Amino acid sequence: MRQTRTWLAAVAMAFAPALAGAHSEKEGTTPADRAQLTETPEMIHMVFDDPMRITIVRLVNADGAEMPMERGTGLEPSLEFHAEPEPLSPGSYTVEWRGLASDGHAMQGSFSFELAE
Ligand SMILES: [Cu+2]
Repeated sequence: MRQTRTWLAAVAMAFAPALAGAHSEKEGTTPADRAQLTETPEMIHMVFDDPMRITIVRLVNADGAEMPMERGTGLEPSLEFHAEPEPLSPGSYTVEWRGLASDGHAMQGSFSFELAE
């Protein structure tokens, strides 16, 4: 279940001259990008192919307001990140994250999901 890599392309362009090796990439998320859900996900989960230190992660609604989320993964580099959102109202949500790949490159990405009535 490979995700689209447009998020990486944007970062790659910003770092194009320095982009030589392979840095960690996002392998997948739960919920999957653009998932349609009927209830609040128990966990926000991201998997990387190489340890990633997630420095900032935000769950925002369609208005850009940040929703509370309890972080289950600390600041240590990890292949998996998870956080537990509080119950959400129906609507569109985006998870935005920033991190440091194991090669030291600054990375960022986002994915979205929709919660139906
Ligand atoms: Cu890199």
